[in-house]
Amino acid sequence: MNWDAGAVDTLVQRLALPQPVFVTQPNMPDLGDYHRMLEKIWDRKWLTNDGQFHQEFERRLAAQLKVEHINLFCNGALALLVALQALRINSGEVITTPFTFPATPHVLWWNNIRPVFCDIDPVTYNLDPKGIEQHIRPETRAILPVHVFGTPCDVEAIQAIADRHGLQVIYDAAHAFGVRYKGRSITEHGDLSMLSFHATKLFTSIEGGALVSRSDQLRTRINFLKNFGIANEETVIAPGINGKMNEFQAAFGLLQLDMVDAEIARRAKLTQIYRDGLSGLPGITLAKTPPDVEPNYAYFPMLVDEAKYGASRDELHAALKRFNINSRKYFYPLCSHFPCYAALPSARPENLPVAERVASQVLCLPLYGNLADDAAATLCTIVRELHALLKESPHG
Ligand code: T4K
Repeated sequence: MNWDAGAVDTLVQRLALPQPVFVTQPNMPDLGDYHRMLEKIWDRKWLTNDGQFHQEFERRLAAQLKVEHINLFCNGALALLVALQALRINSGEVITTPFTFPATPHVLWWNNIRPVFCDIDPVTYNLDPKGIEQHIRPETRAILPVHVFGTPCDVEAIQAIADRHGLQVIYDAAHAFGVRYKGRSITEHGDLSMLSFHATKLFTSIEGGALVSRSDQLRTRINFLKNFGIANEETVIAPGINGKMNEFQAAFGLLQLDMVDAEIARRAKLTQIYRDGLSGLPGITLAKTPPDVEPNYAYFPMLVDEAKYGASRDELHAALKRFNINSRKYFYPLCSHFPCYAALPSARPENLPVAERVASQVLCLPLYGNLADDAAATLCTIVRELHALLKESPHG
């Protein structure tokens, strides 16, 4: 790469956004509405432990997602931690993806389970079913795929493998709020699915999360596990933990339920602006929505191929900062590179060629409802003009 410094300076003067934009921003509810809910919390003096807002949120969330069994949690990571305990997966190995947020393998570690990293699909960036079976051994207990960026995994192929080998499937659906596949919530696949409602998610309860399960029995067990295993004042039936969502989070989440459809619609429009502005640009690969999927537009990942675009992902990421654009390299480095996992045989880079390449090329562009259309369009112009500058550079 060889950008002409003067030419880039001129471009910055012409196109830099007036204010910094970040990879995401929460969609804030009306402050007056939240205040009215806070007044109710003050009146009731009931702050947590299955409060009224918690109960209402759980009920309305299940109805909105059209799922039957749901448990709220204080955050997604703890929900996933409890999911494994709920299914009694607390030893052996679990097959998962290295192309994810650290929470995914970390919850395995916290449950005394060895993560086994499997390569990803080059189109969806999700666990590649074709690679799973070679990792199955007598110690294998489950498969933990991630619907990364909200794109559904190949749920049918994964379930077929799980059924063949008697394995359980837990989906990390942290990014997949509201995603539907063949008309059903994507969270209805596998034995359990975890949703995250962190502030960086398109649907948020500040911090928060949920587990979607298949049976009332499992839902009841999860309820015990997230509250220390307490059945009543004198009875503790399981070694549970504190995973409860509080009333402040639940109130925020209730307000978000009424806003999320508009947020998804805004993100769909911005996604289209990005697609129109970036498609066909040499070296830039845009993610595709697989068939039969109603997406949620949670993220806008693209791959930057240095040989064709002219600059590397890292160079583009750094250059965009000069224009006040804070993109993110989700998910670089791969989890298999973390010191706690790097010595595992499955973590060897030669075993994960697709994940290695995707992690080295991926860049997530800012995507959130409050991002102005003009800002998204300008971002596309910047990425195009930076490429043109590279082509024109006498040293390029
Ligand atoms: N599994 C997967 C696949 C996940 O992606 C995650 C979380 C989990 C499991 C665990 O779920 P939780 O336990 O978190 O519910 C963020 C989030 O902290 C994390 O929740 C999320 N995934 C991950 C993809 O993104 P960071 O370290 O990138 O966040 P941070 O603080 O750099 O924020 C990114 C940008 O968002 C900021 O530059 C500005 C904006 N922002 C952030 C916050 C926190 C705001 O505008 N307001 C805010 O309050 O991890």
